[in-house]
Amino acid sequence: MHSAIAKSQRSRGVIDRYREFLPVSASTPIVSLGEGNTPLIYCQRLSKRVGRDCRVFVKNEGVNPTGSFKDRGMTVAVSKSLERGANAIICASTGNTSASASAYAARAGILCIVILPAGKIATGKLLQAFVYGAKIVAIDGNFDAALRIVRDLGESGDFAIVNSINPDRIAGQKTAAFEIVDEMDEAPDFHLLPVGNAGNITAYWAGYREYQVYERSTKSPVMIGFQAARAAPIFYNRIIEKPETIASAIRIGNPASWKQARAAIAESRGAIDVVSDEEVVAAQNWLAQQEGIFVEPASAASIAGLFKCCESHEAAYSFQKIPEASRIVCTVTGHGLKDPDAIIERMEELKPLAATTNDVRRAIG
Ligand code: AN7
Repeated sequence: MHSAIAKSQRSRGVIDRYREFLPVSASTPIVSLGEGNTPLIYCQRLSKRVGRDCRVFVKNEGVNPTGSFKDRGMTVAVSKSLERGANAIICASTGNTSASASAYAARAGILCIVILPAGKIATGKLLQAFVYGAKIVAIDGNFDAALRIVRDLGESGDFAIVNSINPDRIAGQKTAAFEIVDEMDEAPDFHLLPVGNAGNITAYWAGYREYQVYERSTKSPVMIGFQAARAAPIFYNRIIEKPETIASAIRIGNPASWKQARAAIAESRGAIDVVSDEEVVAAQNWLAQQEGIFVEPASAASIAGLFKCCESHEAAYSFQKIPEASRIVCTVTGHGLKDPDAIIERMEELKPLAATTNDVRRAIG
């Protein structure tokens, strides 16, 4: 009986679990793939890097149905679009939004149109949009240009926009903060996450604040966001015309939720900072090899950021004097298998040996 209950819990999505906090009613048709309820993993080696008896937890959003946090927002956005009678959704994307939108549209039985910067989408994400049956349009321009086109097309009324300018997306994504508080029985002291279009930092902050208002927690965390060094409009406080980074998911020069991100940082007394591509790649490898968690480059920005807070004099927020035994959560936003190309380049070719135990033993060394 117990295991049957546990099983039914696992297959429930975020609308089912947090319905009272979401803009849905009894007549909303729920489109879900069992998103959310992702692991909050205590990381011993990461905690050790921070020191001071601090405890670091990684919220692994890569294990969502399409491999990223976007699914939390997409279940709400697509359900609401369906309720309003839409028969097509549209989004601009650096990859994960399009993968998620395509899957939920397929599940809903409606058309999904995705506008992508040509040649800048990680292989796994493009493959997802294709296999879920989206209409894919590549443009000679970056994400910011794609989002401009989506805004124009959305105004025609023919398509429901499912980018995070749609408030239903933010509403769904705030459930990640709820899960963290529910599991820890309190909000963490610090929350670190990557920032691209700045929807997720906006959503987490809304979720933490809401739970505090409902007295599920007594505090809200300090929010610290990390942008890629050459794609850091919020950090530099100006639009970046030609953003560049290996973390293609956050290759964004003019974030839609810029103001909301600034508010979250100010209200939480947090910070926005930058991490270099080298730091991102090093953190991605470190997390895989030291903690067994394989994330895509953009997601590793929160880990690279944590290292910077602990170890760099240039950090926008220093962890050198934070209270002992602080609890820190880093969100890792997407699965590592989505973006294999740079890693494949580093792998050595495997030359097959003779199929004998002795040959294999010698190779192991
Ligand atoms: C893995 O898919 O913007 O700051 O179009 O895929 O809420 O934008 C993806 C963003 C972080 C940044 N990590 O989140 C898109 C898109 C991963 C991401 C972000 C994204 P926001």
